[in-house]
Amino acid sequence: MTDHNTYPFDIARIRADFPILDQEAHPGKRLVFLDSAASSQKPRQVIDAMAAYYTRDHANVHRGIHVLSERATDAYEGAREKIRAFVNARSHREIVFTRNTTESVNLVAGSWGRANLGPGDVVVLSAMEHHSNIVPWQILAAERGFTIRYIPVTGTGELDLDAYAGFLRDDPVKLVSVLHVSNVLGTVNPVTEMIRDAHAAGALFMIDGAQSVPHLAVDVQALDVDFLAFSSHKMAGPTGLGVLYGKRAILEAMPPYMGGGEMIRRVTLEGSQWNDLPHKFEAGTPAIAEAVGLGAAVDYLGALGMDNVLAHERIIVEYAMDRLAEVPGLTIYGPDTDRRNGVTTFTLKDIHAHDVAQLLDAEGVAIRAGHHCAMPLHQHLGVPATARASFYVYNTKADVDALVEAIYNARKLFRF
Ligand code: C6P
Repeated sequence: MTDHNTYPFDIARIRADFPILDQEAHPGKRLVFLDSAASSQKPRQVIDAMAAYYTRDHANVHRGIHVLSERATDAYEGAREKIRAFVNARSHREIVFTRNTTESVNLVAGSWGRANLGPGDVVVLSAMEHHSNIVPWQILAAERGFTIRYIPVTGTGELDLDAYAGFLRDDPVKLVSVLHVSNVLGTVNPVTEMIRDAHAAGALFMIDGAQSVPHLAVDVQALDVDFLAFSSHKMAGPTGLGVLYGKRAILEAMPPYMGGGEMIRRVTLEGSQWNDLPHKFEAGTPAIAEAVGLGAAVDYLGALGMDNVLAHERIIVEYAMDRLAEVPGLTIYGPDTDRRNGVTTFTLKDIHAHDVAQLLDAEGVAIRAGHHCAMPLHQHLGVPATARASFYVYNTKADVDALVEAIYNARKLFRF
């Protein structure tokens, strides 16, 4: 590779941190991993932190008074503090551990939504949402009788902000919940302005940060956002852990989402009292080692600097957009390079995206194909499926070159 110096950090060193990248996908075919939007790879710092925790410190948290339980509790709560600092929350009480982004959205719907939404109320989502920010609201709307409005997607793959302004002006909107960065189009939505306008109309605002928190600095205080949902496994951390940030006063007023151990202060046969935040929302034994792993991931990303992470991905995405634009018969979806991040999604003539992905896999290039859990968006795009290359800190221009070469080989096979 000759392009190391064009990156904001030492890419060879970064790649060496991710042992999984150093392998052949098939004999003679270097693994080119371009599926980080589905789940990113993990650096050895994360793997080692989890192994060290299990090797020396594991016990259940908040329960025992023995040495291991104290160490495990310190490790678990220490990780929460790191994540608080990473998104700049005011207090550790505002950071609730869940299983993933999906569970974080379900928590807000099942707790805040069930307590606050009813007939006549409106929740605003968008037509580019992942299913995990559509289905929980549809289930609740059927139960509670409120209305969902969807901000349409424009021809350039962006949100129709005039329609959004119309909803806020004309409808009794109680909550807006929108993704920050699209997992299909890469669109970076203007959440700062959208939050300001929602608040002016008296609505709360939730960000689905599954594709933004791993890739760019997200500051909940600067944004003044009410809820933020994200997943550990997309930001170099382990699977099985998600985060819900919520403003303290809002979380305090919300009823529990799940009942059980740890979320109570006192239980009698007649009734129960809830524990303090954030434990009120963390029923049962939590994902302790996973929290330790996410703490290590946040340390890793913090050391790189989120501005550098973003700068790196911009270089890769820009290069990918330029190189893919050269390929005859290839259609790229989503806005121009300066308004997107993280992913490049395309179709190749009328070849099904799954066939494209299979041919690329034979060349060692791992991409994702399908509807990417965004079926309404694909209906809008007029295609049943797309192929998606997604990027992270360890990807290089050489990875993009491998992708483009593999696509050219696929074209030859289909003779066009
Ligand atoms: N998108 C993708 O390949 P979970 O599965 O709960 O960790 O994340 C759900 C989710 C929510 N919002 C957005 C914008 C997402 O991209 C995702 C996950 C993956 O695009 C898996 S479908």
